[in-house]
Parts: sequence; C-alpha cells; structure tokens
Amino acid sequence: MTIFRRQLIVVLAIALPVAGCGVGGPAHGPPDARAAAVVDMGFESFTPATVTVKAGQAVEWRNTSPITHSVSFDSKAAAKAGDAALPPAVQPFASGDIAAGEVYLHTFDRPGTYRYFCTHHESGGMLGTVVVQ
Ligand SMILES: [Cu+2]
Repeated sequence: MTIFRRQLIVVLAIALPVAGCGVGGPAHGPPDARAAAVVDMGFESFTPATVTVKAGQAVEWRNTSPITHSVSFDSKAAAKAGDAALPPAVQPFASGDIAAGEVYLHTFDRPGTYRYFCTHHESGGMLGTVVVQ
C-alpha cells in the first residue's frame, strides 16, 4: 500500500506540470477590448467557424488548446485552393505560429468575405471565415 501511494505521488508530480501547459496565457484571460468578435482555437477547429464584424473592427483568435495553431489568409500557403480567399485588393496576411495560450488580433478595414485556415491543420479541416460588413 505504501509503495502504491509513493508511485501515485510520483505520477502526479510528473503529470501536473504537463497538464499545466496551455492552461495559462492571454488566451485564457478576458479578450482584448478592441476585439468585436472572438474565435477559439480548439484541437483542430475554429469556433465559431464564421464570425461577422464591421469594417474597422478587430477579431481576436485565442489558442485555448494545448497545441500550436495559426491563422493564414494566404492562398499561396494553402494546400487546397479556396481554403484562403480575400476580397479584391486585400493583400495576403498570416499570424505565424500561435503557441498554446497565445492570441492573435487583426483589424479588418475592407468589407468582404475572408476565408482562412490553420497552416498546421488545414488537412484536418481547420478552416474559418470572417465576414466584414
Ligand atoms: Cu491548427
């Protein structure tokens, strides 16, 4: 019994710091005051998959998962045509890697439909849309 208890303590001592990864960081705090919409990044998903904002408003992506994600509006980086799309005259942009617990804020100045994907999980269907009115 004593041996079992000692093993349990060792297991907990190893497991707790690992479980702590991704639980902290700005993604778990209140959203940026400038964000008109918030998108949570799950294991292989953007939730909600579609958000609607007005021109000049910002969207905040929050990586509340324990793994790295990204937000790419660059069709050249997409494996499948159409996974990223921009309104006319809007230049491609991307967040770069967003580590667990981190956030990405982008302000949308031009109206239109913006389709985006996660560079790490595009094939897993991690796709989203921002509609700017
Ligand atoms: Cu991802």
